[in-house]
Amino acid sequence: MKAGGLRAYIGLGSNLDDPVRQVRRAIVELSSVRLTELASFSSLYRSPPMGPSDQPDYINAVAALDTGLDSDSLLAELQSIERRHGRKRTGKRWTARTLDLDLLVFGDMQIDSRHLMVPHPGIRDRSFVLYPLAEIAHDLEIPGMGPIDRLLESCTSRDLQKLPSDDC
Ligand code: A4P
Ligand code: MG
Repeated sequence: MKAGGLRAYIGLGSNLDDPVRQVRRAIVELSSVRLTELASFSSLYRSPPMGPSDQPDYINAVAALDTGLDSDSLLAELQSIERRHGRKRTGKRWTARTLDLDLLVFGDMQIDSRHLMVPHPGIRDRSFVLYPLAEIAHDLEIPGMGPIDRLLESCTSRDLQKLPSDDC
């Protein structure tokens, strides 16, 4: 880990314009973020959309970063990668997107500002976040939420399909 760095977990999601490619490309781009190292990343997972059902299935993954950036600077880097993927913000919640990067966990910090909530409040209800996160951080304690294996107990993986590694 870089000096003074923190471990951050990033949730990746895409359901437009070749989602597997979007997510794979984004993982490579995360490894080039300044003052940051890509520590690991999960398999890719397919799931039906949470929210409006008239949109394609999603591909999701989680990446672990070791970063010397502060949380606002890391969020700005994530949003710049989203823009490079042609992400358009419709203003509507939970609609189709080329790439969504969520800052899930940032060290042991709990942040609740106008533009950033960490840990991401959706973590505990979302199989497409919890299962890939547990794959790379099975003993993670999520600040304010508890151990990840306890969260998994109340989150079914019924609709979640892990892609074989040659599809990833
Ligand atoms: N923001 C606050 N906290 C954070 C954080 N921890 N990480 C703010 C990232 N951003 C954070 O985000 C809106 C604002 O949230 C940002 O400007 C930032 O300041 P956005 O990406 O523009 O909006 P959004 O992603 O459309 O909204 P929302 O409600 O965050 O959607 P989610 O929660 O990201 O869900 N179904 C499946 N199967 N898989 C998916 O990945 N994703 C979504 C989007 C819907 N359905 C899905 C999936
Ligand atoms: Mg988002």
